[in-house]
Amino acid sequence: MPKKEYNVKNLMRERFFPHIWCPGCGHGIVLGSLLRAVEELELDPTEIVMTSGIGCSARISGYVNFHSLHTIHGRALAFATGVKFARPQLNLIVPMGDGDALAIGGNHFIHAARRNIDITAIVMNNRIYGMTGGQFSPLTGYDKKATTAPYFTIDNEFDVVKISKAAGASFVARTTTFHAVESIDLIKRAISHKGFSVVEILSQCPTHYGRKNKEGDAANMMELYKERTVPMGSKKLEKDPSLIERGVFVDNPQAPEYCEQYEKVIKSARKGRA
Ligand SMILES: Cc1ncc(C[n+]2csc(CCOP(=O)(O)OP(=O)(O)O)c2C)c(N)n1
Ligand code: SF4
Repeated sequence: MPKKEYNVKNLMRERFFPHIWCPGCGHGIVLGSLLRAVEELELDPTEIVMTSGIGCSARISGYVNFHSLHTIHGRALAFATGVKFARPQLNLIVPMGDGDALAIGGNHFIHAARRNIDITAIVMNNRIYGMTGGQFSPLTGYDKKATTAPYFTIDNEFDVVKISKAAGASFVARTTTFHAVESIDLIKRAISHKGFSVVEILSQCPTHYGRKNKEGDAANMMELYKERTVPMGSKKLEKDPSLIERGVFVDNPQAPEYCEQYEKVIKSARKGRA
């Protein structure tokens, strides 16, 4: 890939810096990939609305020079749905932590996917509640440690890709912070896609998940993303099915988009009245 000079400072809200993230947190890498994606797409920042809930991940909405709404935990997609419905021409981008998206926000997540509303959801999956001190989330998985599971967890995890696909998202992808260039490409594709798009980005929390689960520092955790993930359909999966696949799992541009469908309802209602 040719080296590209970026000018993402224009897309950042510098008055909100320094950021709150711990050294080595993966969320800053996600922010970097997101801004580069927006720059490459040459989007007008005044036509982007970012809604976010609460969490270390959700703080991202403060650092972008777009319209932004920092709302309540788990409700970012509900706010985004309202904005998109009122102004369908705007680009809605919703960064969420795994707790925000799939614990408290799980119901909003599956229904936004079911409606196939044109919103880009970025699930920053660090498998833990980072902001509140390392409680386990629905993405932590079985036999892991957390502040609320000092011995081990007994809950099974959701697979973000499978749940998104089953609920009806029309674009679904997964990558990691180690694969920052791949992340730019997937975010670009997700934003360009008309319909509900999900990009899961595995994003390290060295402070809580890494420390409790003995995964080492941030650099080690990113090495693990390199070692433990493979491109979709890799032959390595035959030998080791525990490897995590990266790539685009669903890309269905034909799926009817919710706001467009609603426009049809409005037209029918107007005709009925005439
Ligand atoms: C209604 C409500 N319940 C709980 C909380 C407390 N809370 C704030 S952030 C958070 C979870 C954060 O985890 P996640 O969404 O995975 O993001 P991360 O901080 O790991 O990036 C919780 C439980 C809250 N702010 N509001
Ligand atoms: S607690 Fe974890 S998720 Fe939150 S800023 Fe620190 S490293 Fe990142």
